[in-house]
Amino acid sequence: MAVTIKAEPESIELEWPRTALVIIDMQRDFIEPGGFGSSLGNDVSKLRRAIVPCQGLLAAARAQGLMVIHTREGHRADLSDAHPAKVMRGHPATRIGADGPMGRILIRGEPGHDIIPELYPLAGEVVIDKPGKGAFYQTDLELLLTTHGITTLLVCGVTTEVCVHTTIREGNDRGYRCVAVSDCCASYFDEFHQTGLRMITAQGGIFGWVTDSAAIIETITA
Ligand code: C5J
Repeated sequence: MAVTIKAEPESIELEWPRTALVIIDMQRDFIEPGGFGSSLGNDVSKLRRAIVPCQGLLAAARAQGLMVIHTREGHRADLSDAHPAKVMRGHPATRIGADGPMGRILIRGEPGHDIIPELYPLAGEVVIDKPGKGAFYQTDLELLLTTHGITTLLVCGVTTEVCVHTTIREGNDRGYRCVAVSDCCASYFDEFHQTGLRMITAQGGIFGWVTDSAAIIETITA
């Protein structure tokens, strides 16, 4: 059965069995002090505003039986899956692979690479380890979506203008209807969050839709 979600630039009709919740990079390295985000000089507390809305949406999605996908940005310990162009920027002490208070920055298996406890995946939920900003690049995400018959992605996480945006753009180009959930996304820069969302809905929804968690939850519980 199709349901209609209020969204910008216009409402979107979707079917829950063909819809996945994608939570991008809610990792300690981006959200907690001492990780990659703070090593770059960002105020990581700005990302915390997405946690409670994400928890509410995640609970509703689990109750509705939606496919839930978590992603983590990070690399192998030997950095053989990291382009030098990505690694070799900024001060050596703050680069990917450098030692930090939560282990080596953005390295798989290190404490900082893990998802924050508030949004920890349940057994059986998909966790995509991605070496890039987008969740489709060099991962099996597209294959999993195809085998599950997914056509619509509800996209949350951090940061709005980097990994959330890149994933929505990648998904849009692959034929998925991508809906950013505004209060479940966050950025270190308020203006980038706002502008990032406006870029999605401008020009008649040039590469997606934007809604909020309340609009989705009210439809799930209706
Ligand atoms: C960044 C991300 N900002 N998850 N990653 O480097 O947005």
